[in-house]
Amino acid sequence: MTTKVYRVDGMTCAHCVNAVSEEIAKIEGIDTFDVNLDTKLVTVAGPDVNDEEVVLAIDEAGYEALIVSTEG
Ligand SMILES: [Cu+2]
Repeated sequence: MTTKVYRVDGMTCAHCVNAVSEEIAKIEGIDTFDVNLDTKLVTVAGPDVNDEEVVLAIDEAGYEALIVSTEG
């Protein structure tokens, strides 16, 4: 199980959170995720989290993601 945290600037409302969430939900290998509007942090966890896929998904939603930390 890997947990990764990304910083996503530019999310300002629930719409942004939904857009990011929808794209992340499409990625395989992620069991759970959280998109936090207050901290601008996106946390994803799963057996096989691919950085590139997560960054691309967030880019697809219209935002830039920077990896903050990786655990596991
Ligand atoms: Cu918004």
